[in-house]
Amino acid sequence: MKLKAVNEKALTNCSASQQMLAKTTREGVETAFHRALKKKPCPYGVGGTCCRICYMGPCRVSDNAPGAATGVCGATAETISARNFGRMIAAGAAAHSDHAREVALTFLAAARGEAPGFEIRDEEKLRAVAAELGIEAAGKNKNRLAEEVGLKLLAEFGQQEGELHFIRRAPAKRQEVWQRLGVVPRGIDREIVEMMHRTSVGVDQEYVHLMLHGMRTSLADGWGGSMIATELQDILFGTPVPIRAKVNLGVLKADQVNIIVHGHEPLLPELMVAAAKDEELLLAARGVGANGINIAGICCTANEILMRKGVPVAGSVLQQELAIATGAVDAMVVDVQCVMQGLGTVARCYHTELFTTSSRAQIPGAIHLEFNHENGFEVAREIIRRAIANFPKRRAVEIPTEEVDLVAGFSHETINYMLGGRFRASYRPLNDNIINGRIRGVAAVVGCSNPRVRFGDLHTTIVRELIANNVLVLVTGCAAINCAKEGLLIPEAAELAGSGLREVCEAVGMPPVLHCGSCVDNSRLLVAGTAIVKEGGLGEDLSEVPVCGCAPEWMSEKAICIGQYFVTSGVTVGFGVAFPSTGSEKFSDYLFGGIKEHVGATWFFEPDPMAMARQIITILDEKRKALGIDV
Ligand code: SF4
Ligand code: MSK
Repeated sequence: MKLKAVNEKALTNCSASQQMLAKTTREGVETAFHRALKKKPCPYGVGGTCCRICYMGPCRVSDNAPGAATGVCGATAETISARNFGRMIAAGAAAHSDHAREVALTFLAAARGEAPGFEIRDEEKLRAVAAELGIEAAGKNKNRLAEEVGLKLLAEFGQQEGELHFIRRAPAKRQEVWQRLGVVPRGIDREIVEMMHRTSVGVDQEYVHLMLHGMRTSLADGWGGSMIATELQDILFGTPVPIRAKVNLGVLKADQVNIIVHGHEPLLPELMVAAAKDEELLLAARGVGANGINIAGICCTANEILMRKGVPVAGSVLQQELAIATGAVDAMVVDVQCVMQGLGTVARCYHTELFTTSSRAQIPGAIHLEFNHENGFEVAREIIRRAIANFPKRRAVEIPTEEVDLVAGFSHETINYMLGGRFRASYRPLNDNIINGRIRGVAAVVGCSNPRVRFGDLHTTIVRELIANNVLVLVTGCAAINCAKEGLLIPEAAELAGSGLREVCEAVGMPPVLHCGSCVDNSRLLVAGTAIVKEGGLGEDLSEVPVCGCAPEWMSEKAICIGQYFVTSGVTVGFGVAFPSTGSEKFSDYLFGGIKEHVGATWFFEPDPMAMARQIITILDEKRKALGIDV
């Protein structure tokens, strides 16, 4: 197909992606960047006021358009945008929690010896979580204990009454806020189902009431599904510790069989990393003239196996099609979430074989090889065998040279040890540095990338500005990958930090930007924030600590759910791109202001990255002032 020329430099700050964009344009291979330029978003949809939940409509409603104030049923803009927002939260919670369910089932199978290749790796964390859940550990071996932990956490998905267990991890004052509002989640699936029910035609039509359930659903994700996924993955695969690796498309190797793992669940990729070391497969690779088997990641699957295995990262979400355009990807293996349907078309333009592997997701044109915990090794080996057979079919290969160092693996436990030492693990040194002003506060910069903004540039602009102003930055998801590509995730990046933060980073030997994991690992940030509160000196609740979050390049419903669980937990969150409430003044006023009366935090919308950074700094300074530590 003949494509119009694009200005690559305007589309991204990533030179490797610019190179591949120029190549795809030249070769007539359409990517998300080209499609985004062709499609303008619907203004009603952007503002959240397009309703299609019944067929008296669909209705496009606007506070400002004459004759469009309500839908056919009489629904107002604030009701429609709150319903849509609630459904985004539910979809995000469902995605993270279904991921967690799959992990829990594999965890259980591993404990029972029914999942070849999987075993309980972090017994220390297993015993800590078991104690927290009130499970007696004495006299039980790790598999028996893991079975009980797995069953107890799996039961939280279908639980109808009571409270999710990890809610008790939150600061006491925060739990009181949730009790007062009646938003403590009872069961993970229950809250998601109830949100879908409440937002169906003719049910809950009061926007604040809808949002209170939105809060409960978001907590069922942050302190429920996502937290369960993180904890069980740590026990199953090992809790991350700092690890050096490489990032960007330059990690693909011209002389090796390249296999990209992409999506979110680390289960099959863990087995693929192990299988890629198999002598028989390495011999087969040599037989077709390859010098090895190179596994690289994209998106959150990349973050998961990067943090635990040091597997190189080929790129973030918007590089999935660009990676294939190198002509050097012999197989791409996907599971769930953030996988573009366009991959099927792009793969057909090169020699790449695309494999779908989850029972929940197929793509036209892909080869479906379904993974389950019993057949994992066979599927992993079969895909590698097919990738090897595909290697000789390569045509022209063009791999960008960009390959940047990064350090990942900053789990909550690691930060604890790093700051306080193995035997005095503690967040107290961090609190002390916030109190004495060396560190101004902590900001989480997380989430996706979006071709509607300059890919990668917003993340890195904000992060550079924050660290220059002594803000310690925690990153996850695609934001982490984009920052890594700019060299911000190595200890040497401390040179870019303000003098106070730089001093702390140099003393501890840590980067000023800490890679804390994948999207479900945003739950680690809740735990880290709570640890700061519990160390003392910075207030009694997450809403009092100088912390703030943002997702400047977001695109996924999961990002809305994550943002909402931070706001519900007392942390103010800023989003860029566009915001799905702006079609309703009332609902926007609530999210950007009124909600503070309920939870002590708000959303804010700021598309300009420098203005976003300044707003975060202002929020941190206000918190410092309120604590009386404005030094
Ligand atoms: Fe229109 Fe009301 Fe139906 Fe929504 S629920 S599509 S606003 S009639
Ligand atoms: S992968 S959810 S694009 S961060 Fe988690 Fe990246 Fe956003 Fe997907």
